[in-house]
Amino acid sequence: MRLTRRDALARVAATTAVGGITGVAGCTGGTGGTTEETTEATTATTTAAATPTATAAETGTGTSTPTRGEYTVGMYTDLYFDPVGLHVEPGETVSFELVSGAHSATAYHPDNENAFERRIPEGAPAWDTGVFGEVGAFRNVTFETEGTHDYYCIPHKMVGMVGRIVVGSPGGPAEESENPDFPLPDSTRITEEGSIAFDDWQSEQQ
Ligand SMILES: [Cu+2]
Repeated sequence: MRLTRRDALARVAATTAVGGITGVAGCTGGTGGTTEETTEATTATTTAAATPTATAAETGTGTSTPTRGEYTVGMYTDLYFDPVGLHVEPGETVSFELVSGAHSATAYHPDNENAFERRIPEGAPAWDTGVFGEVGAFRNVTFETEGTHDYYCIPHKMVGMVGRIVVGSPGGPAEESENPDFPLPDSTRITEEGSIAFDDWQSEQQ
């Protein structure tokens, strides 16, 4: 099927996670599930490393250009999110970056298109980046509600483009059943390991 390409692609998550990026929460107003848009210069995407200049300059300036979150999840034309499993703490922000193709990162919440069921904790907002296709662009989601957040790509849900973010400790309806669209890593493992690369997860499924 489609999830076969395993050659190395840019590991944006790793490069940004170790960058020590801080101070992002204040830019999002503290409202849970807030999404932001940005259109970074496409020239910046030719390098595998995240663009540090996009983060440091904005602090305290009050500009409307969002900074990157503490973590980045890449969205790939081969129809996966990477890392597929990620642990964050409440109040932290994940930047969903368009690496290739056109995708969304959309919470399993009945208010979202084609979600069909809730797989995020009670009280969590129906977060959704919307579908976007500008390579190098990212959209931020700040997670305030503790528990397990399963999400999907609207156009590719039916072919198993899904991911999981554990905020604080695992919990909520996602813990009560297997993801209906594609197997996801166990939340306890995500919490322990912090991040699970898609390549590693895929190889374990074979
Ligand atoms: Cu997609």
